Amino acid sequence: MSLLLVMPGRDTEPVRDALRRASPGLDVRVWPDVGDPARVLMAVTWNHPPGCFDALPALRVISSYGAGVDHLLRDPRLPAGVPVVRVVDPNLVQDMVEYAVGAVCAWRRGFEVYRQRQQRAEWVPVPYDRDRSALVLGLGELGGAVARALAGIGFDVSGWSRTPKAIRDVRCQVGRDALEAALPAAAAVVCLLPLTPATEGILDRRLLARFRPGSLLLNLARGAHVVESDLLEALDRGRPAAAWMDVFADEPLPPEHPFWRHPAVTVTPHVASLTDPDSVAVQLVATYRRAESGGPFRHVVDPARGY
Ligand code: NDP
Ligand code: OXD
Repeated sequence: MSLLLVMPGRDTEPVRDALRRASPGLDVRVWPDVGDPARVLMAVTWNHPPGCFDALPALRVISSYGAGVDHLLRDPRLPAGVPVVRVVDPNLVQDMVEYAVGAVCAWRRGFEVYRQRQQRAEWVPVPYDRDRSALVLGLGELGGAVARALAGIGFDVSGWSRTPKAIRDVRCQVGRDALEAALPAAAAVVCLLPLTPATEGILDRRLLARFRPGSLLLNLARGAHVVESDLLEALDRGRPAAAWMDVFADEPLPPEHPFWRHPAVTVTPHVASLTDPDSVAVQLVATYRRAESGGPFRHVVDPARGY
C-alpha cells in the first residue's frame, strides 16, 4: 500500500525524504504520479485540486500537512466517510508562540521606531504603555499556548473560544457578547481561530469598532478572518492603530495590495509557524500505521464543526 502527497506548488522533496527516514520501506507517491490508485491508503495534502481523491478506492484517511484544514473542507468532492486529520506538533506550537510573543513585545516596545531612528542617529526613547493586556481569539493548540506564554511573561490575558475553557492565569470567555466586551480592554488582539463558516469575516467593521484606540491586531490564522477593506478603514481611525499580518485573503499578497506600503501594517509571508517535515513525518507515519490496522485516528477533524 502507499502514502500519497498531494501538495501542488510545494517542494515535496523534504517531506518525502523525511517520511522515508521515519519509515524506510514506506511507498511514498507524489501526486499526480499516483502509481496504482487501488494501493493509496493515505493522502497528505496542502491545497489539493478538488476531485483528486475520486478514484482512490482504498483511501482510509486524509491528513492536512498543517494545522489548518479549511483547504480540505472547502472541497465539495471530499470523499464522505473518509476521516480527515490534521497536524498537531510541538514545533508548530513553539514556533507560533515565539512569533506571537515576539511580535507583541516588539510592537509594544517600539523596536521598529528605533530602527527608523537609528538611520538618523536619533537617541530618543519611545514611551510605552505600561498596560500589558492581550486577548487571544481561539484557545486551541496554538491559541492556548500563546495565551499561556503571554500570561507567563506577565501579560493580563483574556481568551475566547467556542466552548468554555479553564487555563491558568487566562480569563477564558465564550459567546459574542463576551467577545465584544473584552475587545475594548485589550492592547493586543491575537487571532488564532480556525477558518470556518462561523469565523469567516469575523474581524469586520462591527468588531473592529470595538478595538481600543492605539491597539494592535495580529492575524496569524487565516486571511479570510479579516475583512481587509474594513481593517484599512479601522486603521485610519486608529483602532486598531497597527496590524501585524501573517495571512491574507489572497496569498501571495499581490504586489499592489495596500498592506505592503501601509505605515501601520507589518506583513510576513505566512511564516508564523512552518510545518517541520522531520517532526511531522513521525506523526504522519503513525497515522499511516493506524490506517493499516483500521484506526482509530488521532486529531480527527469534525467536518460539521469545520475544524
Ligand atoms: P485548534 O482547532 O486546536 O483550536 C481552535 C480554537 O478556536 C479552539 O479553541 C476553538 O474553540 C476556537 N474556535 C473555533 N471556532 C470558534 C468560534 N466560532 N468561536 C469561538 N472560538 C472558536 O486550532 P489550532 O490552534 O491548532 O490552529 C488554529 C489556526 O491557526 C489553524 O486553523 C490555522 O488556520 C492557523 N495556523 C496558522 C499558521 C501560520 O503559520 N500562520 C500555522 C498553523 C496554523 P473550542 O476550544 O471551544 O473548540
Ligand atoms: C497551517 C498553516 O495551517 O501553516 O499549518 O497555516
